[in-house]
Amino acid sequence: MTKVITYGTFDLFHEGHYRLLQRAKELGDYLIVGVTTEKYDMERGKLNVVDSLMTRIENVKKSGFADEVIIEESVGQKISDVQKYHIDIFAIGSDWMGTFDYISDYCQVIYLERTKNISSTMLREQNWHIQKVGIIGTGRIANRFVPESKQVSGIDVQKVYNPNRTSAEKFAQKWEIDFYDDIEEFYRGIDSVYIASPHQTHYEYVKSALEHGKHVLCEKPMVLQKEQAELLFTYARQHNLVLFEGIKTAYCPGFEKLLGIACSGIIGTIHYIDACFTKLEDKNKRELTDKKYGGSLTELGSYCMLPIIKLFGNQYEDIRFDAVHDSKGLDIFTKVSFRYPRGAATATCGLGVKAEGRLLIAGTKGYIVAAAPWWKTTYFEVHYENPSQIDKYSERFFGDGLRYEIRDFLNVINGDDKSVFKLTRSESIAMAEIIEMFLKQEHRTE
Ligand code: C2G
Repeated sequence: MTKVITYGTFDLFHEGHYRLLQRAKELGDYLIVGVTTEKYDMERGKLNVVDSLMTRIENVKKSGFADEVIIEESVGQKISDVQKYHIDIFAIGSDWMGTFDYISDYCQVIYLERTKNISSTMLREQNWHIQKVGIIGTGRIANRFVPESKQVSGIDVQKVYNPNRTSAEKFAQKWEIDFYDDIEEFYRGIDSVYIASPHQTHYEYVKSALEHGKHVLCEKPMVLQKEQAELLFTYARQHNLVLFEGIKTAYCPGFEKLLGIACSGIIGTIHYIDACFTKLEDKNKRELTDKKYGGSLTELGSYCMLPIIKLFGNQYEDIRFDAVHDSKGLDIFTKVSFRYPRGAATATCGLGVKAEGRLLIAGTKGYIVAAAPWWKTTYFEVHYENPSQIDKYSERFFGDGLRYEIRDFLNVINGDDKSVFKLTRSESIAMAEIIEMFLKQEHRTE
């Protein structure tokens, strides 16, 4: 008798799950299905699992393919299960290609082709809709988005668009999705769009996606002008569409905790914020070759402005930019100094100069400090006048962290409005305005 085992969360049971189980069963005579517990999913960073463990087990059973259902509750369990149940074949979807090769020391490992373009047909009775997402852009961040999206239940990336057909095709092959170089065809059948194209193309893409009735999650900086941000948010609001600027820090749990503590009064009244992010970038990359839209502020400024705008607001009395330029005239290091009625703040970013990346929030009773990479907040400290008194806080941050903004985007689409406070429209608009002022000062606008 050939024994097969497979694992999964099987949340919002759909035809991708059904087909996987069907083919796994066909590989042998006896199929064991391991269903993940809530605790294990939390530990491995899977977000927004909707169905309870009991419901997920029931759905696997209802498929009729499982001869036995077990629960998966810890990381090292697969190898011990394979031995315990005398398994001949370990089967899993091709989105895990390579990940479980280590099990081949114990049994055969087979990756089954993932099912493309799942819909909500099997979910109708549950009244749940899977968000079908298309991606515009095929660069580094778009490549991070796809695996991150698989860690959020209820979303399926189905399409990619790039006017350059070859790039679109390459990306689509890698991630087993469909590609388009015709934008109208791309929009057909999807519910929302993730935009990760070069900065200067964001405005037109967001506008067109909204006009096609799609919810939009756009990479930072969403736009480079205040008026553009206002127009887009107004249009989205009037048409009941969700528009999110994807500054991942704003949505990550550690940063949320840090803001909560800053606002709690523990460090007294906040009078100074200093946020610095530098990343030495390859001189041949777009960030350091695009004379009009490249440079440190457009690239990293959103992260550094975020804690300032969140804690001090957008009513600064004065703002000053000090930029250091390379031979092409592009800012490789920029300091933005804010003056507020209640205090001062600096946002410093560098692509060609290295400095200590740090977030410091200083108040009348103490200060909060988070070392780089504070923009993926996992750890921070609160210090007081008494140097021996230090409160330490930590929080997990999974993968590339995009899953948090994806989760919040999805929650808002599904009617849970509380996530909109993580980055409000007026905060996004304020940041677009600051970038616009900087580009004007640099004589980079028409
Ligand atoms: N799957 C698929 N097609 C889809 C979606 C999922 O073939 N469109 C497959 C996955 O590759 C996996 C199974 O269905 O083999 C279950 O998917 P999930 O419920 O998303 O579980 P997953 O997070 O992949 O967990 O220990 C758990 C395992 O590592 C897999």
